[in-house]
Formats: sequence, structure tokens, C-alpha cells
Amino acid sequence: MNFIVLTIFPKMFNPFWEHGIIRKAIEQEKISVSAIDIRDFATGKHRSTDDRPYGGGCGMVMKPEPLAAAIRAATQEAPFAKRILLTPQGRRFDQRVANELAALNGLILICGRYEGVDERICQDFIDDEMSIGDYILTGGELAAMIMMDALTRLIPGVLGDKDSAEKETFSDSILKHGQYTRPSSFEGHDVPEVLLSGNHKDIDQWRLETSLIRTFLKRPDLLENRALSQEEIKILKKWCIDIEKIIHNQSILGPGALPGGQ
Ligand code: 4FV
Repeated sequence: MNFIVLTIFPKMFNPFWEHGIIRKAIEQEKISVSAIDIRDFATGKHRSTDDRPYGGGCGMVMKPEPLAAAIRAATQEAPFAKRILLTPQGRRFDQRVANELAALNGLILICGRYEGVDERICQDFIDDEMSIGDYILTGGELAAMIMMDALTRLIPGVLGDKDSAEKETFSDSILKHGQYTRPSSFEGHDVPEVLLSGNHKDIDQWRLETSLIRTFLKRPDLLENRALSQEEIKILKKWCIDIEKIIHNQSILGPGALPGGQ
């Protein structure tokens, strides 16, 4: 995967590219990265990349000429790369989109600044608009880094053991189970027995149940629009029965018979 970022702050990317899994992926040539400074394509005494908005209003807008020239230069370097503008107006970036884009061989990531870019750039020089979330950043650079990070770890061979990307949160849009490492007891809190049992059938069952319950509690929306497996339906039904039993007991014993409650 070849990443080209277009930005007026190319140095922002160096620390990101010089650390951790991203650095290793670059060294292993699993990805290639480069930053193009949009200001290099600006003309005039001040080489400005922004100007006042037509029709008035606050803030500045990124000028079309330097951006268009920079995008053309990047496209010359990577003719088949998809040109993506990072903007709150874009489609939402998530794990499903990350899997989609990780299959491509090149991306040109255009990082806006100020109030945004001239609309004519969106019309004629952009293949897709992507948003990392419904909030306003000072620039698209951090959003570009987030996309590069999420995509790079999906590239085969980048993450240590191949299936670590498969069995993770959102891999099948369910939250990951709790994870533990040594020591088995920490400040009075012990690791769940089943994880020390070596019985992988029970461990997988425990992991599935804890994934389901925390998804149900923290992100029920993920369960609502997701096809449940037979195993998952069986677990959810067992919970319903357990909950029914509790409610039933309440009705038998009547209010006040049990501690707690109102
Ligand atoms: C953004 C987002 C974002 C908007 C104006 C840059 C800023 C400034 N990009 N997801 N949310 N961009 O807020 O991707 O130009």
C-alpha cells in the first residue's frame, strides 16, 4: 500500500511514521509513505494556500490552484491511487471501510486546513470524502494518520500472528472480551479461573459470552444490525430465561421480601 498525504504541515507525519508498527511496516516495505507540501505548489510573493471566502464570513478557505497542482503531482506518482479528502462531510470511517480500503494499492489523502477547501476541488479532484467522526478538527492530518494506522495493521504480515487482526473488536462488529496477562492475581483481583484452565473450548465459550454481554451492555446498536450465530442466539436466549426467572421470583416472593429494590 502506497500512502501519499497532501498537507501544509508535512513534518507532522514524521513522528507517526518513525514509531511502532507503522515504522516496522515501512521498513518491511509493506507500506510506502510520502508527504507532499501543498505550499510547494503555491505561487505569488507569499505563496499563500488560503484566501478569504467569497460571500464573506469568518475564516479562510484553501485555494484551488495549489491544491489542484499538488493532487496532479501526486496522481502522477500514483496514477491508480484513490484520492480521498478528509472532511466532516465525508462518509464515516469505520472498521468495515478500513477493510475495504486496505485492499487497495494506493491512497492519496488530502488534508484540509482553515474552514476547508474550495468546493471545485471536491467536484473535480476527489474520488471520495471520509470523516473520522462528527466533530471539527483544526486540520485533516490527524484524520489521515488515523486512517493510515487502521489500514496498515490490516495489511497481511504487518501484525505479528496473522489472525490477530481477525479476532478483534469490530472484526465481526462485536466488542472484544476482557484480556488478562500475568500476574494471575493483582491487588486482590484474580484472573477468571477458566482462562487458567487450558480448556480451550471453555475459554472460547467464556470469551464469546463476555464479548456478547459487553456488546449488549456497551454497544447494543452493534448487535441490532448484525447477523447472530446460532451459538450467540442460544446464549442470548439463556440470558432471557435467567432474567425471566429473576422477575418471576420477584412476583412469587412479592415486594419487600428480598433485600435491595425500592
Ligand atoms: C475532519 C473530520 C475534520 C474540517 C476543517 C479540517 C477539519 C478543517 N476530517 N474527519 N472530522 N476536518 O474535522 O475528517 O479543514
